[in-house]
Amino acid sequence: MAPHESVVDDVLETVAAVAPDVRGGLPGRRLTEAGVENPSGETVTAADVHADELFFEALGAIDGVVEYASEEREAVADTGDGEPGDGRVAVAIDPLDGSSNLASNNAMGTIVGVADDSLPAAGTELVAAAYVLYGPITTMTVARRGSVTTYVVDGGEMTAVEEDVQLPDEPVVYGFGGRVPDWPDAFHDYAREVETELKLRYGGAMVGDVNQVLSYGGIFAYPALESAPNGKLRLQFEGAPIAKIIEAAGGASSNGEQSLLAVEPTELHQRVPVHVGNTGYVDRLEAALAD
Ligand code: P6P
Repeated sequence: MAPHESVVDDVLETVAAVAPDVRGGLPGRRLTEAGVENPSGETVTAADVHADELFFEALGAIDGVVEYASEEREAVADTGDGEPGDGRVAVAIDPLDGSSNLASNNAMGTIVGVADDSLPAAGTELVAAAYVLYGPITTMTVARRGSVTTYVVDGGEMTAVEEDVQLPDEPVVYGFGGRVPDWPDAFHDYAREVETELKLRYGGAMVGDVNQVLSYGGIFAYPALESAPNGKLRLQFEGAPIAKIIEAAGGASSNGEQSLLAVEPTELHQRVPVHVGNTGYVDRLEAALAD
């Protein structure tokens, strides 16, 4: 067993153990803003801050977790001795993905990447990735050792309900972020084709939308925009861990040119265009953008 496996077990079990407290803290923080912006310049809710504090305290206390970085914090926090590697890991987390959905009571999630390299780390350095979906049921989907397992999280305990999860061969749904007038022409034309083939499923929280793609097959994208050439989503906290999961489930990911796992990190909060789903749709996306 690779030296980091027992630490990865501890990280995943801890995320599951914290999830009920994150979910339990949502009602009391439904409409409360924290009065600050995160390093990406987005309004932070009290629920974001609460989730980040819970995960930082719990994950930072794990022996073997030596770096913690989150979408809500400017810099990487050292949480243990030594550098990532040789059994020590770094954790990159979006503590409450889609927190703007709290006001409308729609799905939200937590996204976690576990790397055996210092942050910001390339997706190829991820030894595990996971997302928690706070839906009607709290579930956790995990990619490690090349395969994907879905768990139900009940009382903070993980129970595997689906092993070796694979994207369905017949795609059904699509979800594209950003405003249509802000899409570059090449993506706009691609989207016009896709919408004649698939059903629209877009809920405004990446975890919920990606879980629809993983469940039914299809494609999710938050593309490059005219107003934001690197799109909206963060490589470390959203793009790379989600790409790890979708690729381990037999799908593909792309920043428009290459796998998100191959994108070289330049800074902790860098944004990246995100496209994930069935390989055929990702290939067509890259061809459309290359024309
Ligand atoms: P928009 C949530 O704020 C998030 O980071 C992702 O979870 C989601 O896919 C996207 O932004 C939604 O963005 O522009 O549709 O509100």
